[in-house]
Amino acid sequence: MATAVGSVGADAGDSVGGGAGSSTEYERAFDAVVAADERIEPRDWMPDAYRATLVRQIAQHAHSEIIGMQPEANWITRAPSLRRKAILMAKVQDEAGHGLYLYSAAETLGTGRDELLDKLHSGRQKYSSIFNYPTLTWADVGAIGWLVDGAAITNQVPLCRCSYGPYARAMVRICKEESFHQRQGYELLLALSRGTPEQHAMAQDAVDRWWWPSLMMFGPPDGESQHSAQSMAWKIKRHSNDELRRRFVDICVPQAESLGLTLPDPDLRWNEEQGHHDFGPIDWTEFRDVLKGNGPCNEERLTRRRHAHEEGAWVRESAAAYAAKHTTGETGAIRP
Ligand code: BYC
Repeated sequence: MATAVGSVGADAGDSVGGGAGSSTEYERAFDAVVAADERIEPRDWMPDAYRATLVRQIAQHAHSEIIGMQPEANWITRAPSLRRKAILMAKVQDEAGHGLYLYSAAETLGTGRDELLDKLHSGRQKYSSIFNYPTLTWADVGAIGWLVDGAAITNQVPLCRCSYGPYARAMVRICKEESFHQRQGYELLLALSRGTPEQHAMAQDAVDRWWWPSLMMFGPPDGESQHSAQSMAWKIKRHSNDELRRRFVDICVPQAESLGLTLPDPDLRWNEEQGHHDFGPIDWTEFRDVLKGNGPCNEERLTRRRHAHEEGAWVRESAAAYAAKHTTGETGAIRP
């Protein structure tokens, strides 16, 4: 949409079409693109606050993907069969790929990966609350796939229609992969649920522990969501936190029945009038505590991430040296 909205390189006082004008014209052009449900592209003019909101959300999303590798990777060496191990490795690698797409999307907004990682490592940017809970048994891998990836899909499918082009396009691919992740979690839990009484109990215990934190993934209730109204006006978000949470609950109830597992909420029941399920109160004190850094695994996750970053320094340096050789014409190829 660069031609419609003006380019990033233009001075704020330049007009959209090149004649005399003001930044208001840029704003009008931006608003028109958003109203027409078209996409804003990296070279288009955009309000500073729109750019900052996108960087905040995309960075948090990218950080969640790479931190999210940890709880699952914890089980790769202990997967109960070669098949399960291969599936889990593929899934964890997918999460790394999602991180890459998302850091690249943030780069199109002028914010580099180094800066974002620095903010993650110093605690200045967040990642999803859900990854501050431990994976205690093999069934947790199934519960993460079914519930955490299920919540992620519910939240992320509407993001495929986000007004910012690079983020929307990254989400299309991510959602396809998340669907596979969700299915593998469901299938894993089904196998356990239909297994021995001990396996069934293990699956139920995992669902009991992951259910409520999964509902928290959608963010605070609408009345306390500071960014939702503006993000929805800009069509970054298409639905409110509570709308998506309710949609997720509606999806999960029949799936839990098919799995032969119970959702740990005595207040969960169909509301005929609303056409949705009612559910019990969420412990928002726990949510706020986890966000403040006091969840069961906050410290462990960040420490591990910082170590991984330090241990990977030589890879980044080698890649940079190789790229520099390429730009000077040296390929670095080994000749006989
Ligand atoms: N955890 O005004 P609100 C995945 C923060 S990856 C932590 O409603 P917004 C997966 C929020 O950032 C899952 N923080 O915010 C990966 C804000 O604080 P700041 C990640 C949360 O942005 C690997 C404050 O609370 N998915 O699924 O309008 C393996 C107020 O909230 C959380 C995404 O990132 C939370 N749960 O809405 C498997 C999706 N909730 O920034 C799976 C993209 C809220 O002002 N993100 N906060 O300091 C979004 O859709 C939105 O950012 C949210 C929050 C719905 C999460």
